[in-house]
Order: sequence, then structure tokens, then C-alpha cells
Amino acid sequence: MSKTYQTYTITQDGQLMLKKMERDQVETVWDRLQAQLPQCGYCDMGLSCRNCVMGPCRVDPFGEGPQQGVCGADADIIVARNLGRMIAAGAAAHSDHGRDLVEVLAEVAEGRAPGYEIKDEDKLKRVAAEYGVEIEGKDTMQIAGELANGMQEDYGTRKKGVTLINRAPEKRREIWKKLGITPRGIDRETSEMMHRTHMGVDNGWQSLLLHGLRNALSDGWGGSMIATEVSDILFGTPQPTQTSANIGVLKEDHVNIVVHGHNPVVSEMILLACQAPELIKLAEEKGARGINLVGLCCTGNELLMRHGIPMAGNHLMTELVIATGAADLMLVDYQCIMPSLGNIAACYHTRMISTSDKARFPGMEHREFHPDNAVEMARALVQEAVENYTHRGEVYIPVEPIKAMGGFSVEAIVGALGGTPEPLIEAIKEGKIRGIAGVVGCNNPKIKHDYGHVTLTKNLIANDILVGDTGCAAVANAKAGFKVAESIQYAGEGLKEVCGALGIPPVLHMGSCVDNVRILVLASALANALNVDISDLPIAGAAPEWYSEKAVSIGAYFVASGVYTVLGPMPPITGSMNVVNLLTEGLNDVIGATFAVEPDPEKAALLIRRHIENKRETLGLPYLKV
Ligand code: BF8
Ligand code: SF4
Repeated sequence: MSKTYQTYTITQDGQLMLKKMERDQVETVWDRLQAQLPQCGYCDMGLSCRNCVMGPCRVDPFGEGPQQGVCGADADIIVARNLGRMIAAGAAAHSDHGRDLVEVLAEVAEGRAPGYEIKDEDKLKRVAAEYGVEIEGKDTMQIAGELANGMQEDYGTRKKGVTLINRAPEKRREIWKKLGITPRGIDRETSEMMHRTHMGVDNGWQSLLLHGLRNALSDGWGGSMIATEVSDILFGTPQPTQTSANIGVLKEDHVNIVVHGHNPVVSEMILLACQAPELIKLAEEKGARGINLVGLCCTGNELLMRHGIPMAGNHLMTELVIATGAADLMLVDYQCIMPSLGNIAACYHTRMISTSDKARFPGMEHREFHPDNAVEMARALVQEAVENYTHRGEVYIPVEPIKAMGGFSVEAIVGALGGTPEPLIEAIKEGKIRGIAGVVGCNNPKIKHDYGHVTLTKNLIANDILVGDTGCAAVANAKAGFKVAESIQYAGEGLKEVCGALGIPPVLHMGSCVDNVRILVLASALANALNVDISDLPIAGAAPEWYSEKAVSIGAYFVASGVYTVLGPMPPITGSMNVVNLLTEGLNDVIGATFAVEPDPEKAALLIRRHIENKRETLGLPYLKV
């Protein structure tokens, strides 16, 4: 019997591809989820622990079985430790990605990374000045080298605070200081979390959670912020650009190269190679009309933001793209790359290649990219993709792409506003824009694909809330058609008027997941202009379909920065009501913001609207009863 794909995904391309994959007898992430059901209830509640070999242990949520692990850890400790380790893993992933970029910056400065350059010198100088680098009389490469050094220092243990926290409003920094959660070093906080969660170290669930916030802040104002800033310096600060999205961006008559992962270090070089005249000529000789580069997930978002490269899909589309039979090469770097991809590609003609020294996958060839070999490596791989074009079997690209606009860095948003955030502040004060929401994060097969993002976003813009989105949420909203000038038709009257006048869509694509820091920077600019804290602003965050440890870190740094954040899926914390209550209520008195969990996006929209109107009321702005 045919499966009910409408319950899996709201997207037409997703439904049609799933049907094809069923016909091809190829398993997907949804099939594997079914095979895992029912999933472990202890793990789901965060009540299992295998931090040592006296265990594994679990605590009985019904109070009948054991209430402590072998070491004596109770439910509160076990849940808090597990959450802490999720934050540490997420912060490590983002921050290590940032480190890779800093290393490229250092090598560019030393002239050891041919092919890479400093694309945004102004930004280099601005950021270098924040790091206390003397600019006068120095050449670009010297500044780049000193900035890379300063950033590398931020990863260490010898500082009192990572540099870019100075971007946060003073009131926010004071709160961090008072609580003792100012992030000191990027690696330090992750390392300390692993230490604290070892058996017999931090057994205070409150102190564990507070360190969790500090660890997350070391990501948001540290590793991720460095990743975004260095990417802008090396590859250009995004400006509004036209693009398109969904599986229809693949072209039957072109060589299709798909880049998947997160770090633009590889994909930027592939983009250059795709433009090489001799490789385009070779493609033509093979019978193709050209070379078509498309993105998936966040490395796709990086290319989309800076170059308008089309976006083939988000997390849950990554397997489905291969089944088109049109992907001649898929290159992956790291993060969110399902280990299933190599096996799926074996059923089609797609060549799969992993490129990072720290990420290997079954069924993929490994070809390592380093700054010194990137140019030749990229050319060689594009050539291999071209050669694979003639090996295609059946090709199935069932939809037309949807037009979208991307490239809304903070610099671009301020640019669109005429060079100052003032018009946005005025629109918020008048109530034409009620507030701003960041809709971010992943897909998760436990939630109908894209339903959470699209429903929430639609509801928010209809109620005059400007949406900035990133990651897989941003891709969902692009496919839904929310990112063209005409999409103001979905907006409420006030938002429609403001966006119409500025020529921008009501949903602004702000980039990849590390680019969530752009939302922090924008929030800080608004807070500073109003002389208030971030937690006083009518803003909110949401991750309606999150799955990843990185999303836990993002959620935690949003909240620790004062941004009320609504999660779709419940994190594994329900085994401890103490932890649940602290995160969803208690934190308000401590940090001025909380988490909420609401899987129904209509209800999540209501929570966000209510929160925004409450903040408006406190600021003395006209407000509505929601
Ligand atoms: O960093 S949104 S599924 S691709 S974790 Fe992954 Fe989630 Fe997508 Fe990007 Ni972010
Ligand atoms: Fe069990 Fe304690 Fe070891 Fe965890 S740390 S596995 S609860 S003994």
C-alpha cells in the first residue's frame, strides 16, 4: 500500500520524490524513524545516563523503580548533565567551524591559501578594531593576520571574556557578570562542561544549567559570531540577491553539482571552479548545456546569501535530491549530513565525496580540502562531476523552482533602511511592525516537514511581525514563496506598508545557522538605539522543527541573551520538573527570558504574539490584547 506522504511533508517536491523512492525501493529517514518506534522513554525524558561504566543507569519516572543512578545521581542531576552535554556538543560544532575559518584567514594573511582573498576589507578593519588591532599604517594582510591571532586567543583559556560580547548591550553584559556566566574562552566553556558532567563533579542541577548558558554564550557571541564575521571578510558580506529554491533548481540538461554541509571554505572554491571556461566547455562537449551549482542546508545558505546560488532543499530533502537521478556530484563538508547518503547514492549515479579531515561517511570517496590545495582540488572535482554526466539513468525533476530573495545581513538590512536602523525602530514604535521574530533551525521527521516553519511564519507576518530566518527554516520559507516582493500579500497591513515601501519581503533570509548571530547583532543595535536591554525588546525566537544539538546551543544563547524562545519538539528534559520549571519560568527572574515548548505552530504564534505585545506594553508602546 502506498504511504501517506502528505503526513510526512507539506512540500510538493518532497511528496513526489518520496513516491519515487518508494517505487525505487529506497529507504528514507522517515522509514528509519518508523523502524525505531517506540523510541526509548527514558532517553526521551533525559533520564538515562551512560557517563560512566558503573552505569548505564536510568531513573524511573513513575517513582516505582530506582530513583538514582549507581553513583547516586538523581533525575535532576542526570537531566541537567545530559542537557549540558547537548549544549557542549552544539557549541563545539559551531565553534570548530568558526576555527576552520580563522585558520583560513591566518593562512590568507601568510599567503599560503591561493584562491582565497579578503573580499570585504571594510569589515576586516571594523572587526579588527573591535579586537584592538591597530589599523593605521598596516597593510590588509598584516591586519588579517593580527585579527586571526586575536580570534584564536578567544578560543583559549586566558581571557576574562570573549571579545565580541562587547557588542551586547551593557545591561546584558552586567547580567552575565552578576550571574558569573560571561563566556571566558570558546573552547574553555565546552571543555568545562565536559568536566562538570563527569561523574562526581558538578551535581547542582542549577549550577549545571547556568554553566550551560555560559557555554552557549561562548558559541553565540564567540564561535558562531567569529564564523559569520570571518566568512563575510573572506567571501563578502551578503547583500540582497535573487535566487530560487526547491528540487526544481536541478536542471536536466546541465551538469548538477550539489554542495551540502556548513562551511563555505569548500563550497566557495567549488563555485569558482564551476565558472571556469574550460570546465564549462568540457560540460558542453559531454552534451550538457552548462554546469549548475546548487546548495543544500547551510553550506547552501552560505552560497545563497553571498551569490544567489539556488537552494535545492533543507535537511529532510537531502536524501530525496539524490533520487532525482540528476545530481552528478554531491560534495559534503560537515554537520547534518546523514550517514545514509552514500548508500542512497549507490542506487543512482550520483558521486559522493567527503572533503573535511574531520568528517567521513560510508559509501563516500574522501578527498580532503586544505586551503593550500583547494583551487586544484575544486577543479578536479568539478571535472569529475562533468564526466559523470554521461552516466545518468532516469532523471526525475518534478517541480518548477520558486523564486526567492536572500542576502539580508545586518549590513544589508540597515542599508535597505537607508543606512540607519531608525526607520525600523519608528515602524516598531508606531506599531506598523509589532515586533521581530527569528524563525530558525532544522527539520525533524517527527514533525511534518516544513509545516512548523511555514505555518508559524505565515501566522507571524499576517500579524505584522517581521520575520528573520536562518538555516533549514529559511529554506522552508523560501520554498513556500515568502521571500519575494509580492509576498507582502501575506503580511498584515502595517508590515505590508513598511516592506512595500522598502521593496523587501516580510521574511528576511539572514543566512545559515551560525548566522543566527546576525539576529543577536540586530537585536543589540535595536536595544542600544532604544537604550534598553535585549530582553526589553518586542522580539522572540522560534525553532519549530529542531533536531540538532547545535539548535540546543542556539536556543540557550538566544535565551541567555534575553530572547524568549519557543521550541517545537520537546527537549529531553521532562524527567526533571525542576529543570523544566527553571527553563520555562524561573529563568525569567534570572536572565529576563525563558524557553517555551509548543509543537503546534499556530499556538506557538500566539505565544510569540502575546510575548511581543507584553513587551510593547512594558516599553510604553501601543499594544494589543492577544
Ligand atoms: O546548521 S538548521 S538541520 S542544516 S542544524 Fe542542520 Fe538544523 Fe538544518 Fe544547518 Ni542548522
Ligand atoms: Fe550511572 Fe552515575 Fe555513571 Fe551516570 S555517572 S552512568 S548515573 S553511575
